Amino acid sequence: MSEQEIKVPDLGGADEVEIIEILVSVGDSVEAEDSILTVETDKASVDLPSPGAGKITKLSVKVGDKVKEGDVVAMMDAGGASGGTDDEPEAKAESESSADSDGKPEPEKPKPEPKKKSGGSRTETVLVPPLDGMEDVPVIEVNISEGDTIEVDASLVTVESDKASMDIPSPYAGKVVKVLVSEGDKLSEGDKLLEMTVADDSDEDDDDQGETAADSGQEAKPEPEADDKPSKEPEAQPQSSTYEPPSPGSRVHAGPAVRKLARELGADMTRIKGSGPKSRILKDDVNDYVKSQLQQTQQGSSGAGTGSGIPGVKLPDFSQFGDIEREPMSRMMAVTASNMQRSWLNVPHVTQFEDADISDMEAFRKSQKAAGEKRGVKMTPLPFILKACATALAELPQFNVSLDLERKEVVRKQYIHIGIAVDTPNGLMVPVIRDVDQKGLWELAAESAELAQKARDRKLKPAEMQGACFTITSLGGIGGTAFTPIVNTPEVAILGVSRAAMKPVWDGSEFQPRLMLPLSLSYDHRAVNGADAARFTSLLGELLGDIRSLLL
Ligand code: CAO
Repeated sequence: MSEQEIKVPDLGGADEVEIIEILVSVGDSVEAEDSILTVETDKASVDLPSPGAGKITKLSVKVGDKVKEGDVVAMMDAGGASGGTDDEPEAKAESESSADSDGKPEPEKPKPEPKKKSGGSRTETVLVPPLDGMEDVPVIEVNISEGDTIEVDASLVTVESDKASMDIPSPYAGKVVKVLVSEGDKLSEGDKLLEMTVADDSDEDDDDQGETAADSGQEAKPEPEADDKPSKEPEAQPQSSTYEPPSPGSRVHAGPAVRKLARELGADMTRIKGSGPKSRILKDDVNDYVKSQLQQTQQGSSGAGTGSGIPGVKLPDFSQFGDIEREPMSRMMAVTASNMQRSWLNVPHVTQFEDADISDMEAFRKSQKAAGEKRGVKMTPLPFILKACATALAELPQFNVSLDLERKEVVRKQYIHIGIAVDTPNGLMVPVIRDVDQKGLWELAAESAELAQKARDRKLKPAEMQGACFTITSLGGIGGTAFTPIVNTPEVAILGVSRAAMKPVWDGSEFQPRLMLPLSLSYDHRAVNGADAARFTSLLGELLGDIRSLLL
């Protein structure tokens, strides 16, 4: 076994280059010339080849590291190696061949050949610049289309030699008239790349071209707008085939322009399936991948998927199991489904449980039955719960907030409006009682009954369902011992109320039969901590246990 260092070869004068990809792992067998890693400068990515055959025994660098000539990037067991030595790195010729005088492996800008002038603009034929002696370099990607408006230095095409890919930049700003090359064409210096119209307002060009627009007494016309024509970007159909789980050590083949695009869009290139030669990732592949990801997210937010990256639920053909009928969801059901899902996926929910002793409250409530009949109002436990929640919200204002995550702010509300969930034949509706803290029990009883009836009659106005700080959902009239309600975002807490039941409660010397009301407080754990939730439900227990405290 002979250990051999793999060093960064001459980079044609470039000081430091960044490693953007490591193409081998420890234990991999490589042949001479196999790519070890890819480095990238401003304009080109270059593969550093193995100096010989052997087995990689150590990697001394990682993606993102900056390296310079002579740095050791890996060690290899060169047993049986037939390639060159680290003193004669094969990458040298490659990196030199694609380096400019600044040491950057950037091709010179194409030397344009003026073609003709018309009014305030002229047409230029852009030629392939010197390629440092390389000839017949294949085009792996054409980055512009006819009708595109481009800036100076925009990448026109990407060409690739055996070891390096590079972008040929535009010498002009202007509009592409005709593209004269296509993928797979082999280019050499001087070949025609494209024709473009260029605003005729440059002094240096004027010098070259003789008569200028000003000389001829014409005003330079503005360059045609980019949106003169609709964008001819193809309507790429997002395909699930653009997603491929990355395999360990999988290599990404892509030119620098594509890598740059993927970086700008935040796309993980190891997940993109390349459709180019040798599975090379092209710009369209990156765009298709991003579109498909966006589409999945949007489907999720409209209720069709999960919006969380979690695959949606696939339905079987139910008719194979028996007769079925299909009917469209009501709008309310669709909206509720979407709201519930949004809240469930966005809010870290915790539910705090408490039993409130409402024996005395119930005795008082029942004593008010005759008075209620006189007023034409039925006093249920709900108005007491509303009043207790208003008091708790005032005492623990951290429950009376919404989170503005975009601005990283907590919105504190100086009002106490409470929503009540109402079960209607058409679905769940949540009318809102305003300023609950300022209203008496009879007023709250009348208003909650009126709003519940309006909800069942579908007569609620949108304004009567907006502005809640907190929601109460009472299943007490129906049954159950506890449940975990879903926070009605952007509120941060919701109180579930279950059916009161007589329970034995230890008073210190004996068990007493007491009427206990089960409370289930679900809260957004980003806004509210567990100790405050326990304080909130304990306070509710105290307030409902002794309703005189509601007057304090
Ligand atoms: N324990 C025991 N009995 C209770 C009770 C409780 N927690 N809450 C109410 N009751 C009793 C009432 O006192 C009334 O009894 P009487 O007829 O003997 O007086 C009976 O149950 C029915 O009350 P109600 O439901 O008509 O009135 P309410 O004020 O308690 O509730 C409303 C009003 C609108 C909240 C309720 O009708 C409703 O729609 N609840 C369902 C809410 C819902 O669906 N939530 C789920 C949301 S998440 O899917």
